Amino acid sequence: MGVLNVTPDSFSDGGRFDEPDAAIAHGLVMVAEGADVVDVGGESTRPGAEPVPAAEERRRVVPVIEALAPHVRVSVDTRKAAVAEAAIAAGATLVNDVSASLHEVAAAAGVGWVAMHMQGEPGTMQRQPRYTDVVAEVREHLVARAERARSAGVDEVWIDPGIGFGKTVEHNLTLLAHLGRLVDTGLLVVVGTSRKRFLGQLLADSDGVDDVPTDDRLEGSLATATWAMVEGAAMVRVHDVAPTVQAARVVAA
Ligand code: HH2
Repeated sequence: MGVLNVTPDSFSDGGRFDEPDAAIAHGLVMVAEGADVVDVGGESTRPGAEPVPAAEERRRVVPVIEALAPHVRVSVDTRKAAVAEAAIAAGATLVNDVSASLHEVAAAAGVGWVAMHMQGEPGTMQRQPRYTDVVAEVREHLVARAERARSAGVDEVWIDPGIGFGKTVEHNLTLLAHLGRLVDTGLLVVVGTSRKRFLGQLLADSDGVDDVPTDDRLEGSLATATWAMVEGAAMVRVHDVAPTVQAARVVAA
């Protein structure tokens, strides 16, 4: 799944694809590089991000989805029912839902749905994330959401541990180490680690600096995507499609 943020403020590609033409061109590059799905988002959910009104989010994503849908499966990365509905009308067939609450929209439209785990809200989620048993709590939350979606009539349900969404470095690593506990639910698992802050923090620790810039997190992104695929994730959500497709081919072989 290639990431396409049609936003001015996403943490790694913000402002690069906020004009429709640039976004569509980048989406087509990711298709040529081997992406099976392009995930179009019009609202950043990075820690501290400001919410975007539905009309503005729709304006950002709809033309891009219309242009890409004839070429590739398109998912819409949104927390809003109105935006998901408009995206589906434009050709999206997967709702990537970081709020894990839009199952009814997916059921009504007969499209797939990704339930991602998040503790809190993007504005405050990284202040003090706390769990007693992060793996058990994330698993329980996602299985409950998936069951609710299944009963509502969603056939294709994905679960995602939500790396970086209300989680410390330690929480992220624990979830990745125990990804098998999500895979053994029998649900499809998708994982997004691409360029995330915990990679910068992990690599920085060994170099004596605070953080590694987003553009220097490719190796960490590939390491974690490869790990996730080996552990049984059926999809990885990434910014760097070409190298990840190569890693995926080697893992599959
Ligand atoms: N991560 C981000 C956004 N959407 N969706 C799923 N299912 N899983 C994820 O891990 C995930 C996601 C955050 O990354 P990005 O889209 O690059 O940044 P931003 O939220 O700043 O637009």
